[in-house]
Formats: sequence, structure tokens, C-alpha cells
Amino acid sequence: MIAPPAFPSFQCAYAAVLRHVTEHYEFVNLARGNDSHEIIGASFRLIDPRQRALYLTNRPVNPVYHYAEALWYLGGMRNLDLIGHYATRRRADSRDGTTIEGSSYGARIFAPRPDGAPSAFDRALELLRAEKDSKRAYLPVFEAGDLDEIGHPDLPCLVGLQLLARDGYLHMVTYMRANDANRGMVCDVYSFTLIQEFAAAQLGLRLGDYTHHVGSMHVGVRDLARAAGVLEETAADPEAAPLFPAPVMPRNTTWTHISTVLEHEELLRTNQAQYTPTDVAGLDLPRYWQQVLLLFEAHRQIVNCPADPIDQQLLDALEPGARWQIERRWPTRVAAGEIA
Ligand code: 5HM
Repeated sequence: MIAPPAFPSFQCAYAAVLRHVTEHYEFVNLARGNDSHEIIGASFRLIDPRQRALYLTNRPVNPVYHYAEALWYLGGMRNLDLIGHYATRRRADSRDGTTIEGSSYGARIFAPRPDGAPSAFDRALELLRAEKDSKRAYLPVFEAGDLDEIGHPDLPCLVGLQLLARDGYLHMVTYMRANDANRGMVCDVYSFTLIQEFAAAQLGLRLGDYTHHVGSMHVGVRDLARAAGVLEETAADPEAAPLFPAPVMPRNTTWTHISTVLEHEELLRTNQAQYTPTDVAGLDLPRYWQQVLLLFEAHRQIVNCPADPIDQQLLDALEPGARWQIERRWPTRVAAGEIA
């Protein structure tokens, strides 16, 4: 038995997966018109799951979407309102135009069950509090019923998450049936490691390792040029430390903080509120979560004030890593000459 290769950051793991799949793919997969280069069975481990962000010029990411997705999961939502606002492509996953059935993982993990029983997440935490060495704290996502309809537009790619408390650390293992290395994986690892960090805070444990196992790991043929750009950018130093330190979720983070962030997010999303950095600093939230609200405010400005650059005071109030990502993702929305 061999442990999966360990990486100091997701960025290193991401580049290694892209390199492996593009150079050593086993199959050309044509399922559902998404032609991809595929390997069967892929795993990696992150020794610092907080280092979940990419800082790559050739692969700009949307830091607002990252938090939106993680909060959508934590909120146990199926509804498109939040997720479809930050990524309109997610609307294509919906059949009825209002909900997402399969990839709304949060509804299967964090929402109370249909019979009113506590969520799988709450049960798993109870279990780990009762028997800290347990191997049973598994959060299932993929269900037998998901296979009932051939051609279903949105089947969960996540099979389940497992929490393992060992020696004061909370480790997590993710099991996925399929992962698009250049697209889904970037968001999945971000959200799942954030869920791990939240779970560790609830249990009063330190953040342990994150292990990611995938059945079909693939890179879309349409993304091969973009993957080549990432490999070129990371070739000189594949183990390079991330450009910025990772924000640390406070260990006193509670469900109340998550609800408060979601309430303010909705006000910003619907343009019912506009916040200055001073307004956000005055909210009863840890600085970590205030930073998340600053990102939602930046997005509010991007959507609602299309002719203006993002407010300079807001950019100045962002953590340097988030600011770097915003500047690369929306270079035309940053005042000329301001990109750091
Ligand atoms: O045909 P299939 O259902 O496997 O297509 C889903 C595609 O979205 C796959 O390429 C899968 O790897 C990717 N995906 C992902 O990587 C989808 C989701 C949503 O469930 C996800 N990660 N979270």
C-alpha cells in the first residue's frame, strides 16, 4: 500500500495532476460530448489544506466564486439564487431553472434530512465527539437513486467526504467518481478543504491533511492549451511556495458566523446594501469573514457599476492574495496602473 503523493499547496498538486494527465493519459474519453484525456485512479495529499488558492497568471481564478460555492454548500442550499449569481454557467446544471439536484452537495451534507433527522455533518461531529478515533464519520453524497435516470443532466461527482480525527488533528478524505482537473477540481478542492477547516473549528481540532481520491481524472481537450500555459508557468519551480500566506479561519467560527455572512451576502447580491471597508469592519464578525464580505462587495461593484473601477479603498482593504486574484481576474475593473 502506498500513500498518495503529498504536496505543500494545492497549486503544486494541481500542476502535478495536469502534467501527469496531459503526458500520461490512458484514454480519450468522449462521455456526454465532453472530450477529455483521462487517467483512471488518481490521488494526492495536501499537507496544508489552507493553501488552497491558485496564484497563476495563466489560470486566473475567481476568489469570490470560491467563497460563494463553499458558503452555498455550508448553507445546505439547492437553490440557484446564490450560486447562479456568481457563476451563470451553473444555471445550465438546473432542469427547473431554480434548483440544482446533483451537485448541490451541501443539501446532502449540511441540511437536515428529509425525515427531519439531523444532517449527516451534525451526526458525524457527534460521532467524533463520542469516539474521537472513529473511522465512521463519512458524509455520503452520491446515492443509489442518482443512477435511476440515464442522461441525468447533473449527477454528483462527489461520492462523499470522510472526517478522521487523529492525535488532535482533523484529517479529511474526499472520494470523487470524476474530476475535471482544470475546472471542477480547482473549485472542489477549495470548497472541500474549507469545509474541513470549518469542521476542525467545530471540533476544536487542528487542521490536518487533506487527501483527494478520484476515479476518473481528466483534462478537457478544449482546455489542453490552458493546461499547457499552467505547466509552462510552473515548470521552473514545481514546488514553489505560494505567493501569499493563506488566511486562517478563526477556530471560534460558529454557524452563527456563517449565517451572518450569508445574510450580508444576500443583501450585496441583490444590491440592497453597499458596504465601505469601514462598514464591514464595524460588523460583528471575525476579520477572516469580514474579508469574505469585502469580496462580495467587490463583486457587487463589478456587476452593478460596470462603468467604474472597483473602489480603491476596497482593494486596499483586501488581503494581498485576494487582491492579486481580483486584479488578475478582472484587470479592466482595476484603476489603470494599480495592478500590483
Ligand atoms: O458526464 P459527467 O456527469 O461525468 O460530467 C460531469 C463533469 O463535470 C465531469 O467532467 C466531472 O469531472 C466534472 N465535475 C467536477 O470535476 C463536475 C462537478 C459537479 O458535480 C464537480 N467537479 N464538482
